Formats: sequence, structure tokens, C-alpha cells
Amino acid sequence: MKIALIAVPILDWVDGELRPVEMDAYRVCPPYGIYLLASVARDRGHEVAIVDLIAAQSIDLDPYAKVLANADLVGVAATSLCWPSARRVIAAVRELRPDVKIVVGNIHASLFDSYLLESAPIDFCIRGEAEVALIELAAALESKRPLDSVPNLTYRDGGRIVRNAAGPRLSESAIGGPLPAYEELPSGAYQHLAIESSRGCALDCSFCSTGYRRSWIGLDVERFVDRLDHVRGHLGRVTGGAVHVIDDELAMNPKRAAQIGRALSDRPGPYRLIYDARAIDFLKAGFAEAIAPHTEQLLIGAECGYDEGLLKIGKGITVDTLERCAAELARLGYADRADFSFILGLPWEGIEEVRKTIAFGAHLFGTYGVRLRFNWFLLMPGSRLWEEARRAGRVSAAMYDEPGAYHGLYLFREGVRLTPEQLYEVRDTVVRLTKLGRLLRRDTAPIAFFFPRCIEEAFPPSTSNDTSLAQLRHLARPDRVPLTIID
Ligand code: B12
Ligand code: SF4
Repeated sequence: MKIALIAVPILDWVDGELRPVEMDAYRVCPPYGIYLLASVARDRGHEVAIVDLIAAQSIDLDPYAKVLANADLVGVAATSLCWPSARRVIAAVRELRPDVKIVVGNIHASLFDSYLLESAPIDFCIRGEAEVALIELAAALESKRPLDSVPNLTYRDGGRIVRNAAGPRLSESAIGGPLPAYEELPSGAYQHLAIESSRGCALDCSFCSTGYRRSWIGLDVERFVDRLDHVRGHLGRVTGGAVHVIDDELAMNPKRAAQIGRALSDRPGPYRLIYDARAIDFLKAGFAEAIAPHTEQLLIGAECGYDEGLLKIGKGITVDTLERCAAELARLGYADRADFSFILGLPWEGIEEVRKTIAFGAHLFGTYGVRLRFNWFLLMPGSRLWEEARRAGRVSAAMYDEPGAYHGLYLFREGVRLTPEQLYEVRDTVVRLTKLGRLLRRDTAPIAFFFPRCIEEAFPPSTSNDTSLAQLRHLARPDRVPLTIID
């Protein structure tokens, strides 16, 4: 069967035009899932074309007209923030090919299968892992078999939407099957390569939207390192020269992760890895020491600067864990390659909690030299916090249909409850900290922070204290209101 697999970038309005933004403008690393599924399907005898619109930085399908004209099945990947672009791409595919079967996969399809089938001109959604489901779907379509045996599939059957049962989770050896088709990576499009050493996570943090929570499968250490060596053969195609290990948390099993570090030390290298890991795991099983020589950059989800908040997050860490982790990284000489990522404005937070988080981050930066990222809380579909907001009728799947929701005022205000004055206070504090950081450290951005554009637009800092109500009263009773001078 001829299959076209499409990766789409996040688009937003910039100067009146829809353009790739955020991570998809920097193109940190390729969409691993798409390059992997391409290899899996080829391995089973299908002819696959990869349409990488993130690499192309455009959702114009003209260059792929021939591929799409010949496809029997078109697959589109969609995270929640990519769904607005995916909808546009799907509409364009439908216009070119009213007859072709379209399947949507990835996290947004896993979360909102029936909504997507009802609201977009698609035929199928595959929920969760697709290595088996996509192949089974292709086989069923080729042989015109009924679809009820395809695992993880949701589809329309007459007027009904049918959700087939999910198949078992992929085994370790299946996750370590064919390698992603990086021989097709457009040269110079991405900064780094991507690879997975494990899938899922043993935890279930309240803000997190990753798919396989409380379910973790790690590749055998030697199998992973062999795969990493194969993938590194494609480093010439990327600009930055590192490999992003895209696991939710690399050291979910710290003993295994330490073995990975040691196995890398036994091979020629160099291995320049970028990865996420929990603070607590750097304090176990010699992981921090073993992975140090292979670390290009790492991200630690520090989340809050106070224990009550960390308890509500549910990551099994405290501020003491974070402090000990920062100290360990400093002792081993790579604190300056570690980004401690904090969330500001979690649903239970007022200004006091946010101040505590910033102060704690500043302390880690000043004492141990770690880098800081301050991110605003965003209600992201799939998390327990999003589900709470949905139950309260504050968010819905439809809110992620159009570009711009990510930076929109509504979603921001539904997540972050600080007043505009408090938000400006936070901005001023972090900006002062950032200036100090630049004086202390030579790297350009030891502290990353952005101020929400929607707040700047809706509540500009220069807004005077005049209220519309006072003005109306002025008009109604001019005799009662004294002359005012507005600068
Ligand atoms: C690597 C990664 C990134 C990379 C992405 C690189 C790239 N160009 O794709 C970087 C670092 C750039 C990134 C950025 C962001 N990410 Co991210 N990212 C991940 C991460 C950790 C791994 C993704 C991955 O490759 N997994 C391994 C592959 C094998 O799994 P997969 O992609 O899910 O693919 C499988 C299935 O989904 C399915 N499938 C996938 N595509 C398709 C297509 C078809 C047609 C079919 C049938 C099936 C199918 O089959 C695949 C094989 O089983 C996930 C968490 C996770 N574990 O999935 C978060 C995750 C996807 N990211 C998330 C977020 C929030 C972001 C950011 C917004 C972060 C930020 N604040 O900027 C941005 C936005 C990115 C975007 N375009 O949407 C959320 C998304 C939540 C949501 N509801 O959308 C996740 C789930 C993390 C989380 N903990 O909440 N991310
Ligand atoms: S934030 Fe990290 S530790 Fe928590 S559930 Fe998500 S991936 Fe797991």
C-alpha cells in the first residue's frame, strides 16, 4: 500500500501570516514518531513517503502533489498545538483527494478521537502507539476486511463512531524495532537528532499530558546504545550535532540509566546527549556521575519552589531534593548545562507562591550555577488539571481547533489566576534576575522567561486607573466630578 505520513508544525499568526512558531520554528529535533512509523511500515512491505512540513516550515502541499495523488492512505500526526495546522492540511488533502483514506495519530487523536472524527473530514484515528495499529489498518484496507480487529482504532461505521479496544502495550523488542528513517532527513533542517531509550513514565504528575503514564518500558541498555550509534551516523544532516533522548524521563530507572552512561563511556563517542530527568534520580545509583561526560544539556522539571506545590504536582520530589540535585551537578561540574524548569501560576497559586518559586530558583542559580526556565502554566489537554477544568466546563476540545489558542487570553487566564499587576510584578522581578544573571554568567541565556503577549495586549502596563464606570458617572453628573488632568 502507498502511505504518505505527514508531520505538521505549530502555526500562529505573525504579522498577519500563519507561520511556524515556538519549538517548530527552531526545529530542535525531527518528529521521531513519523520517521519511525515510516520505517516500520516499509519493513512490512509498504511504500511510504514522509511529508515533513516542520522541516519545510510551511503547510503548502504543492511540492507533494504527486505523492498525495498516488497515496492510498494519508496519515497526519497531531499534538494539541499542531491540531489547528493539521486541520488545514487535512482540508487541503481532502480537496486534492476526496477519495483517499485519512488517519490521524499522536496525542491529540488519542485524547479526542470522536471529536476529531465528528469535526474534521477524516476516516480514522489511531490512539496511542501505532506500530501495530497502522500496519493492521493498512492490511485491513488492502484486503477490504472489516476494521473491528484493528487495535487502537476509532472509525465511523455508518452513523456510529466505533472505538476498538486498545491492543497490549508494545514490548521492549518492538519499541527497539526498525530505526527511524533519518536517511531521509532534509540536510540542515534540524538542530539535533532524536531517539528514545524508553517509553512512558511510572508517575502521573497533575500538570503532565504525556500519553503512557504509570506505564514505563525501557529498552535493553546494549540495544539502546547500538541504536544510538546507528542514529549518530546521520549527525551530518543536523546543524547542532547532539542527540536528543526524547524519553519522558531518561532516568526513570536510575540503575539502568547509570548503566547507559557507563556503556557510552566504553565506546568511542563522543556522545552529546540532550535529555530530561527527575532531580531525585541524579541522587541514585551513580547516575549523575555516569551520565556527566555525555551530557550536552539536560532539563530537570523542578516545577515549584515550595513543598506544598511539589506535593500537589506529585513528582515525588521536595525542595530539598532539588537543592541536593543542584549541588551534585555543581560538584560534578555540569550544573551550567542543567535547565531547572519551573512553572509559574499553577491553578492553586497566588502571588506568594509564585514569589517563593522565583526566589528558590534564584537561590539555586546563585549558589550552584544551574540555569533557570520560568514557564507560565498552560492548560494542556491530557493532564489531570485539564480534566478538572473540563469537568468544570472551563475548557473543551474545540478550543484547540484554531491557531493562536496557545497564546490566547482565554486559555492563559483559565490557567493562571494572578492579576495583571501581579503578572507585571513577576515580569519585573524575573527581568531584574535575568540582568543579574547575564552579569554573573557569560552564556547568553542562563535564565529563560517570556511575558504573555495576550496580557500585554489586553492589559497594557500603561492602563490608567480611570475606569469606564467613573467616566460614565462624570458624564451623567458633571457638577459632582472635579476637573481631572490625564497625562
Ligand atoms: C520529543 C518531544 C518534543 C520535541 C518534539 C520534536 C518534534 N519535532 O516532534 C520538542 C522538544 C521540540 C517538543 C516540543 C513541545 N512539546 Co513535546 N514532547 C516530546 C515527547 C517527550 C516525546 C515525543 C516522541 O517523539 N515520542 C516517541 C514517539 C515514538 O511517540 P509519539 O510521538 O507519541 O508517536 C507514537 C504515537 O503517538 C503514534 N503517532 C505519532 N504520530 C502519528 C501519526 C500517525 C498518522 C499515526 C497513525 C500515529 C502516530 O505512533 C507513534 C509510534 O507509536 C512527548 C511526550 C511523549 N512521551 O510522547 C512530548 C509532548 C508531545 N510534548 C508536549 C508539549 C506540551 C510540547 C510543547 C508545547 C512544549 C513547549 N512548552 O514548548 C512543544 C510543542 C511541540 C508541538 N509541535 O506540539 C506534550 C503535548 C501535550 C498535548 N496535549 O499536545 C507532550 C505529550 C509532553 C507532556 N509531558 O505533556 N516536544
Ligand atoms: S512530568 Fe515527568 S515525571 Fe511527571 S508524569 Fe510527566 S513525564 Fe512523568
